[in-house]
Amino acid sequence: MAKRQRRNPDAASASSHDRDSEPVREGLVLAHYGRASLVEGEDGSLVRCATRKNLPRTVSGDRVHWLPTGAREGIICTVLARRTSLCRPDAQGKIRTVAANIDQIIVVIASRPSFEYAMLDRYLVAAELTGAHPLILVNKADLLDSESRARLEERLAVYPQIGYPLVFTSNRRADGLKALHDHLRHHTSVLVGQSGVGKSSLVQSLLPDTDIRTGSLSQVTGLGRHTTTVAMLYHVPGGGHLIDSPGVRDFFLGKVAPEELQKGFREFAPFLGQCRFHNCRHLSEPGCALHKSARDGTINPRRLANYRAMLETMS
Ligand SMILES: Nc1nc2c(ncn2[C@@H]2O[C@H](COP(=O)(O)OP(=O)(O)OP(=O)(O)O)[C@@H](O)[C@H]2O)c(=O)[nH]1
Ligand SMILES: [Mg+2]
Ligand SMILES: [Zn+2]
Repeated sequence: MAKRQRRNPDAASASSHDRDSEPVREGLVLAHYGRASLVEGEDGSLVRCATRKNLPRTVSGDRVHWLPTGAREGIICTVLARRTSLCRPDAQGKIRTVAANIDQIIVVIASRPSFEYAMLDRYLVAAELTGAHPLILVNKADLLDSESRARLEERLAVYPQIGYPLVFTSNRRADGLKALHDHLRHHTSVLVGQSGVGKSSLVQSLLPDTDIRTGSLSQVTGLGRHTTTVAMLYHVPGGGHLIDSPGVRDFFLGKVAPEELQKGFREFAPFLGQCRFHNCRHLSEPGCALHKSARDGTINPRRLANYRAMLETMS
C-alpha cells in the first residue's frame, strides 16, 4: 500500500535533539540495515548512524538531522517529515515503508518469464496513491526477437495510451539505458518488481563506476550480496537519485477504501460520478459508467477486471 503523507505522523515527535548547543548536520539516508542507517552527510561522506530510540525506523530517501559520535559514526536525532512514502506489507502482513520522498516509481518487469498484469496494476495503483509518477520498464529485451517484442508491445499498449511511459531495456545489449537515464534526471525514483527481473543490474549499468555488490558501500554496510536485501539509494550521474529495492515474489496493496482504489486507475477519472448510483463500486451495479465504457472499449476491460479483483480481495 502507498500513502501520501503531507506530514509524517511518526515524525511529529520525530525529533529528540535536546542539546541545542551541538551543531546538527543534515543528511540523506541511503540505506537502513539491522539497527543502523547509512547516512550521507552534506559533504558526501558516509556515516554509520544509530537512531534514537523514540524515532521511527528510517528508510532510503529519508532526510535526517544527525550528530557525530565518532569517526564515520553518528546518531540520528530528527527524521524530517516525508513528502511521500512507498509502503508494502511484509511476509507477516505488517505494513513496511520501503522508501521515502520518492516522486517516480519504476515498475520493472522482465520480458521473460512472462509478467502478471494483476501485479503490474497493483504497483501502478500504489504509485498513483503515493502521488509518484509511474514508469513501466521492460527489462531483458535481449531475450525478445522482433516478433515477440511486437507482441509484448501490443499487450502493454494500454499503458502508454493512459499516460504511463513504457521503456524497454537490456543490460546485455545496453539498450534503452539512455532513455531510462533521461527519465531519471531531476527525480528521486525507486525500482520495484519481482526478484530477478534485473533491477540491480540496471543500477550497475547506469553506474558503471560503482561496484554496487562489493564496492565501497558494502564495506561500510558489511554487505556483499547478490539478491538485494536492503533498499539502497544511488546518485545517478547527470542528476537524480535512484533507489534499488529488494525484489518480492508478489506485491499487495494494504487495505484501501473503494473511493481511493478507483482513483488508482487514472483512466477511470472522466467516468467517476457518472454511474447511476453515487456510491457505485463498479462491480455489477446497473447503470455503471465504467462497465459501459469497458463494453464500448473506451477503457480497457482487463484494467476494470483488475480493479474489481483488487476490490474483492480487500472486502
Ligand atoms: N538476459 C538478460 N539478463 C539480465 C538482464 N539484466 C539482468 N539480467 C540477469 O538477471 C539476473 C537477476 O538480476 P538482478 O539485477 O540481480 O535482479 P534483481 O531484480 O535486482 O533481483 P533482486 O535483487 O533479487 O530483487 C542476473 O543473473 C542478471 O545477470 C538483461 O537485460 N538481460
Ligand atoms: Mg537486486
Ligand atoms: Zn460504477
